[in-house]
Amino acid sequence: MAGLCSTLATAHAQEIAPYGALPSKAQLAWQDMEYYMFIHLGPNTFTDNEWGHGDEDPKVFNPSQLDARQWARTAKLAGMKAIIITAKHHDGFCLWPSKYSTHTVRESAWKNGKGDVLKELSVACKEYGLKFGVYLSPWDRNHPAYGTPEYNQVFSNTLNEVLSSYGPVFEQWFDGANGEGPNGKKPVYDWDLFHNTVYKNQPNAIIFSDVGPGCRWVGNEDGIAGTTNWATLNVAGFTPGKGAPAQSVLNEGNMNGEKWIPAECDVSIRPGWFYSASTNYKVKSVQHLLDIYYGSVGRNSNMLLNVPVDRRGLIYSTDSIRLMEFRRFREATFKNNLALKAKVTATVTRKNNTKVNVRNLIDGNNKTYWATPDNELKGSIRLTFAAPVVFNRVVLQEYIALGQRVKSFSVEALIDGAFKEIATATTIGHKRILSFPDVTTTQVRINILDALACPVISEVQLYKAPGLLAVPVISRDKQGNVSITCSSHDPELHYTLDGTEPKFTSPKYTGPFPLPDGGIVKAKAFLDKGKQASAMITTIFDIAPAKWKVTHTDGHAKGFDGEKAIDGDPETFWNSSVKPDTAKYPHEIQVDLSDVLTLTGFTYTPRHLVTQSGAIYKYAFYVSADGKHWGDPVAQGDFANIANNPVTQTVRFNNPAKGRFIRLVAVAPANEKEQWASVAELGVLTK
Ligand code: FUL
Ligand code: CA
Repeated sequence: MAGLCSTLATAHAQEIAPYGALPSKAQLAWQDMEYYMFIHLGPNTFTDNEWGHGDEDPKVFNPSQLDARQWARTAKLAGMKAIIITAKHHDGFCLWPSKYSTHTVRESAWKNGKGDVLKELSVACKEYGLKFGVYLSPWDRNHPAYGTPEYNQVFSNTLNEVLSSYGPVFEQWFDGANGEGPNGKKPVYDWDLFHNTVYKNQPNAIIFSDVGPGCRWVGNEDGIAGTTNWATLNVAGFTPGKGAPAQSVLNEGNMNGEKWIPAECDVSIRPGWFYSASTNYKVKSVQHLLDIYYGSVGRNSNMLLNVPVDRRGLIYSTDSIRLMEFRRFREATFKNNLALKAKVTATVTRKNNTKVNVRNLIDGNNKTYWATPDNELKGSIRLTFAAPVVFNRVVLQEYIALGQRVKSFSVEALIDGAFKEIATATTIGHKRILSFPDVTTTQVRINILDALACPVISEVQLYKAPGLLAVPVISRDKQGNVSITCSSHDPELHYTLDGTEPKFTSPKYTGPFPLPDGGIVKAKAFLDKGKQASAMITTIFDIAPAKWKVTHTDGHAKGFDGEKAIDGDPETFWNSSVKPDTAKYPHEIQVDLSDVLTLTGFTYTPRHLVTQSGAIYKYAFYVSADGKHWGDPVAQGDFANIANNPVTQTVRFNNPAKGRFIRLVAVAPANEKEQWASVAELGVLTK
């Protein structure tokens, strides 16, 4: 009887039935974290590599001033909620003295082998109220058992050791990369075993991989989720790594996907994942970090920002200063929620449910909500102001404990007596932030236009973000003429060529200027006679390809001839022939530099695409006096991580090489399915 009564009572109260795949408690807490730090540290920090080979002398690891409290303090002050560290990267080096490896901090020079980075960091995180997470790569280029069936158990033991020794771990980050073992074969990872080991030790840990189960890779390393982004994903038949869903699917999720596996955007504050002094001037600008924030947190995803620790074992000053500037700008943007001043009404509100109330939309709590009745998949929320407000950001949140529902919505404002559409978008999920130019109004309408089930919305917020002067963009054409542009309205651009920071009194940019032999260009945008300045951009050029000519390529696809690789434009590219008969690696391109030069290295810019890019993985580079006799390569190796992070690659030769002709041989592709090579830009280093 009691059971029947309560069923009736529930029906009467119009409880909202959950819809589709749902988040676990741990996933709900995880989505509220939004922003946290990644730290890459290991032998690569000392060898200037992105992917170590595993044969590095462990003695190179010696971060003599390592201070995990500095990292934690920086993360805390940056407004981050946690730190995830590369406990073991592909080179196999363990940042703790593992029993299951002989390639660890114990064998290093650091603290005479007595140190333990995981211990220091887990203690520091606790002190600063941050959660602690670990990255462990199954791919291990050092462990002798890698590639044999025994390795799965070794990796499980390793995991077990980490997850049982350092207190709570909020996230276990599994890299999908799966390289060949010494026998040339790629092992089959035992994911069930690995997952069981994680959950046995850390039942609440969020497991990251391409396919979760806790959260998923977003499909790129730029930090940008799809404009449509479902927290649900179809995973049947998929595995992490090569067997993962297409990157576009990871980027957007699947509507009505079978499992709740929200996206996490991992991205580095520098071009690479590991610290390198050569990228000190390439730390991302506040503007770039904001774009990433809006592209990740603003699109139903978490933002995992990598801040690599330097050779001293400290976060470098440029990076930490930038993090604080970024925090200040976010705070200035999201300080004053204008919606709090509004009278809120809705065209339709679910009845007989005490939890549903339109006022919940502006109570700053994403656990309370407003909803429509079951049969209403549309509904409009209206904010009315006593006096005009100016805003340029809308933040919406769904009450995702009951599932992700909204498929499309629009924002309108009353302008000159009529409602005008100012933005439209698709999904919301945990959080959606829309940006647009300033709007001045007394009434705003948020129209939910379509949903999978009755919409359940927890927050509506409006903000006015302060203006930010865009960072200029510096480019140089084939002839060697430098252009400086800026997307902000009418700023004055000033630049220097002597390595100093541009001031308002530095030379003013009035049009392209020649720099064929290269140099350092630094620029800033100014407004208000110099009172307002943008962040500084630095671009370093070597010799321009003005006089260069392509003398040979292994064919080219239509419209993608070799000259495109030396036209100074990274948007155009040479693409080797894709005809089946010639489309087998290796592929090559040869260039006549017109002058005999002493070369110290070369640069290779791939197409900025994660799939279909034709990125080269293994390469050999030759220099010749006559373009006929090439001798041995002056450099050969691999462009580590180029598939997922297609940034410009810089290779320095061991010894300078003199010659007039260069030849890049693409020995193996980054993606085995792409039997063609492509080069967006090829450059030489002479300095
Ligand atoms: C990738 C790795 O190969 C990179 O080196 C880096 O660790 C990044 C976060 O994940 O798959
Ligand atoms: Ca080009």
